[in-house]
Order: sequence, then structure tokens, then C-alpha cells
Amino acid sequence: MKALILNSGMGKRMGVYTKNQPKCMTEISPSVTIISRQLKQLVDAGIKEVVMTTGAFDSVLMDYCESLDLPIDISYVKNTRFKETNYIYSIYCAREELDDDIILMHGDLVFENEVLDNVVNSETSCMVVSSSLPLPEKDFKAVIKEKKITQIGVDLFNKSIAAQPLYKLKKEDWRKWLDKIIEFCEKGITNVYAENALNELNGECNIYPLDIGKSLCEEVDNPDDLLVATLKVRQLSLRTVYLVFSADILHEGHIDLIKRAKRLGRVIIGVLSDKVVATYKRFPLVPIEERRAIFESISGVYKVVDQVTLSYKDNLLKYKPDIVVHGDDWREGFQKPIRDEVVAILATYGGRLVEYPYSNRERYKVIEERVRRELSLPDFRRARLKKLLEIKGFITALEAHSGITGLIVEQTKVFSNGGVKQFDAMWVSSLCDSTAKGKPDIELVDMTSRYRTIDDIMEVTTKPIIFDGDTGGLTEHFVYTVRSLERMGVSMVIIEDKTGLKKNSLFGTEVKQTQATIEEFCEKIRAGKDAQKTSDFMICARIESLILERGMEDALERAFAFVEAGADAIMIHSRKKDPTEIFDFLKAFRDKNQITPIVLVPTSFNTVYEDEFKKKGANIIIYANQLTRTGFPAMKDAAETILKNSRAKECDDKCMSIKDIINLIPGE
Ligand code: SPV
Ligand code: MG
Repeated sequence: MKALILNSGMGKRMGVYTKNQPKCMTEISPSVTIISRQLKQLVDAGIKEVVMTTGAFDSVLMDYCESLDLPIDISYVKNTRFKETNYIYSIYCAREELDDDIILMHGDLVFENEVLDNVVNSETSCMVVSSSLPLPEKDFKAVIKEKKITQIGVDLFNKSIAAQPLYKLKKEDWRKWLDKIIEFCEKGITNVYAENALNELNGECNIYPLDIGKSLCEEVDNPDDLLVATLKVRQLSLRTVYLVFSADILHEGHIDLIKRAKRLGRVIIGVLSDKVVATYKRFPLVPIEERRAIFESISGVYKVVDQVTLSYKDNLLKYKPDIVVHGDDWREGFQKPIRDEVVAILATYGGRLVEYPYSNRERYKVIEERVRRELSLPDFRRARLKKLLEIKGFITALEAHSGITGLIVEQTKVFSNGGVKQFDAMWVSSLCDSTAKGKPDIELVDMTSRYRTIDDIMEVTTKPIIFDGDTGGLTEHFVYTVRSLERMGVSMVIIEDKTGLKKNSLFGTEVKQTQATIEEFCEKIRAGKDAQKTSDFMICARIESLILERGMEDALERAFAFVEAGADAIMIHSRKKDPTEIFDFLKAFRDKNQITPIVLVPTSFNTVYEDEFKKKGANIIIYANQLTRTGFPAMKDAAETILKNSRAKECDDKCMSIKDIINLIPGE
């Protein structure tokens, strides 16, 4: 595609401005002329070749254009009869150079980038028109019939629309027009508009109107026009464009979007906070400070601001951007409510949304895959629980006891209100791990086997792991457990203050269970903390006093003692349906200690919503056994259904499709 810029005219109405140079060299803003602006815009729109017709002051113009040193190839064609002919003859002079799709413009045209982009990207031949502007007195008007432009001229006041001499002409359409131009000129008709030749074709050329509304596209014919255009260009340069990124890895898609946004105005980038990214997407590889710095270092980015919610509302109301730019991927799906809100807010103050095709899905997938691999490495994964606690303050975990249940915890997402809800971490429960192996939850499944479960889960997931360490065993053994878990990339081990033959807590006092003394358990915590090699790994002390009906005071005394001994978190357990004792504990503990994270396992007191736990001071909620407890009845039912029917057909409706199973497993 080539651009054809017509600069042979004398520009007499510009007065002093065209005394020593052609009109297109008139300044439109400091150090920017009409032609330098056009050429730069063409470069940014991806045009590499220009044919420029010249006339008066041709060498001044040529020297000037070359001095701009733009990455664009310009061939100059002089209309030596510029004084007595119109630009129809300039085009005739350049005819040999014009065997391509053409962007045709007059050299005195001032337009905004978006207008040129729309012209360049038009699939059909088109001419810029505006249905929002009144018919101009002297300038071009176009008559449209059956969606096509059939006539263009300055005297067409009837059933016409304001038009500007900026066209895209597909090669086949352009050929027809050019042939007519040649015919006119060879007959000696050289003092008319090139459009007169086009009008003879009466719509055969397939030129469609491209309505630009109130966007800027105006000719500068006299000093008054110049003043108006100068003001409008200044206004455009102050226009702000807002776009939001979570990106911790910048790829071409992001850069492309920023480049496009820069063509619309001053770019303000909203960077989503770590909390928002961790909640709605995944753990950010790079913290906000660094992500902010990356965007700040991109040339032409005017301002970088934090966006602390998924909703754009606060920042739109604060910065009132003229335009919001986004990929078109949010028109459907879970982000739609966010988009709807943006559109509604923009409408309140006259802003608008510009969407570009989202074309980088494949590239994005490759990058996400790379990020996932990195997030699953032991050092990265281990550190993430602590970081998540810092970023979010409150997190949830669901039990996993195998690769496939790990994948469910990893991948399950619920979309609502433009956001995504997902679990932050995985709980490798002793109850579920033992149950999966058909064994009782009495520390019978040995550590080697438990590590195997962790390994299976780790191989296919990235989320942090909280390991149920039962009693931790003998202190002499526990120190090895700590090192092994830490080396594997587990983030936290929870050990309970029981001793001897451990039974599951949910039996309560129905079975014989012995609580460890405060001293011996503190000793175990201390030894564990001494044994770990990194500062990321966490040891959580689990208090069984309420389970064993030893009272609140005992629970609290233990909690403070265990924190003193180095516990990184406290888990308080209860098997009552009524959450009162848990709430009482939270209150009493938080009165004295506001820092140490508190872990809850609301299997029995399951009527309480997460928000309430959060408000009362809890930090980690573990859903400890629900996948196991829902999975096994379903399996039992399937087994019975097959037995009853002596075939599997009746079971089909209860089964997940093979396709869904395959989709669940990455890399299949
Ligand atoms: C587990 O899930 O194994 C636990 C929590 O330890 S509970 O079963 O409630 O004791
Ligand atoms: Mg357990």
C-alpha cells in the first residue's frame, strides 16, 4: 500500500505562510508541520512508501521531508504545470508510480491518528465523511446511493454529506478512477478536481463512506482554518487514554496495545495490585513495584497508576480518561460485567471505549505455560503462601489427596460480577490421604507414602501446599520431616498437640486421645524451626484443647506459648456445629496478638461464611475433606448401579465425559 500526497497547489489563500514554502510546511504545533505530522502518522500506521506530487518550492519541500529522517520511502513527482492545472494533472504526472492500493490525501489535511488507522485498515475502498458535521460551505460533499459514494463535489448541497479528501482506494477501484483521470488529462481537461473524473464513473468505483463523526479531519485553506486546526491538535495532545494491565510478563500483544493507545492520546496505565492479580488471575511473578517500574520505563507512557480493584470505577472517576482501551475479548464471558460498568461510567462524562481485536491468545497461552512452570518450582511455590498472606491477608485452601484432586483445586474457578473466585492453596489432609489408601487416620500411612502423594500433586499443580503433619511424630523425626517438606516446596506443616496413638480429631472425646504437654510441644516447634533452612517455610501449631474439652483458657495458654516457641501460625480446632467457641478464641487471641495468622478448619461449624471468619481475625480457611466426602459416595453409587443393572449404561449420566477428563489434565 502506498500513500499519495498531493502537494502541488500554490496555497495562495494562506498569505504569508506560503511566501517561501509550500502550504504543507506550515507549523501546526511547535516544530510540527502539517506534512511532518502526516508523514509520521503514515509511518505509525505501517505505510512504507509515499508518492508526493510537488509544484512550487519543490526543492524546499524535498529537502525538508528528507531532513525529517523518517523510515519511509518518498518519491517526488513534480507537476511542472502547477500554476495552470489542478491536482488531477499532478496525479496524471505520477500515474506510473501508482500501481498499488492507495491512501490518497491532500497535503493540507490535518487529521487524527484514529481516522487514518480506520482508513488504512478499511477492507473496502473508502472516503472520509462526517454525518455529525454540517455541510461545509466550500469544501467537498459526497452523495451516497446504495451505501456507495456516487458523486463528490463542492456544489452538491442536495442529499449529501460532508466529506474530506482522505481515501483508501483498493487497486482495482483505483485503476478505474486513474484511467478516467488519464482520459480527462489526455483530452486536456486539467483544471478540474480529480473527483470530476470519478463522478463520471457514477458509483462504479465501489467507494464507501467512512463516517468519522466528530473526529478531526480538516483541510487548512487559510489562516482561520490554521488557527482552528492548531487548537484541535492541541486538544488532541491533551486527550487521555486509560488501559489496565496485570502483566508480569510483557509480550508483543501488550506492547501493541500500548502503541495503539498512544496514537489516541496520553497513555495512563493502571496496574492491577498484587492482591487483585493473586485473587482473580494467579500469583503474580513480579510484585507491583516492579510491574509499575516496567510500565513507567516504556517511552510515551504518560502516567502509571495503581488499580486496587478489578472494577475500573474508582480510577475512571478519579482520572476521567477520554478513552478506555481494551482488547475485544471482554465483550463476552466473565469480564463482561466489568466492561458494562466501564461503558456506563464513560457515558456519564462523554468518554468512550475503544476495543481492538484480541489476537494473541496462542502467544499468551505459551507465556502462561512458562509462568506456570516457574510457579511450580519448589523455591517459588514454598515462598508463596507467606507472600499470599502478606498480599491478601485471608486465603482459602481445599483438600487434595492425589494428582487429579490437586488439579481440581488448582483449576476450579467460579465467575461472578466480573471476577473469578478460586482457592489459594491445597491442604494435604492426613484423613483424606489415609482414606484414599483405605487406611485409618492414625499416622499409619508413613511419611514416605505421604511424600509420594505430595509429589503426585506437585507434579501437576502450582498452588502452595499446606501439609497435615499429624502430631509431627517424635521430635527427632520431625526435624527430618521439616527439611524434607521444605526441600520439596511445601509451604506450611500443621502439627497438632497430641501424643501417642493419634486418632482423628472429629472423634473428639469418643476415643482415647492424649494431648501433649505445653513444654514438650514447644520443644517440638523449636526443634522444627531450628531445622528449617529457609525463612519461607511455616510451622503451624494446632491446638486440640477445644476438641478434647479442656477449655478456652487451656487453648489460649497453649496458643501464646506456641507462638512464643516460634510457631508461624496457630490452628484452633473445634468439632462443634456452633461456632461460638471458635469466635471466642479468635476474640481473646486477637486482643493480645494481631499478627500471628490463625487457621480454621470449619468442617463442623460450616454455616459461617468466609467473610465473617475474616472479620473476626482468621487468616486461613481450610476445607479439609469435601472432595473425599463427595467423591466416594459418587463412586459407591456407580459401583452399585453397575451391579444392579449388569451393565454400565445406567451409569452414563452420572459420569464425567472422557472429553472433560482430558481437558482437566494439562498437556493431553
Ligand atoms: C485432616 O483433614 O486430616 C485433619 C482435619 O486433620 S480434621 O479431620 O478435622 O481433624
Ligand atoms: Mg489430620
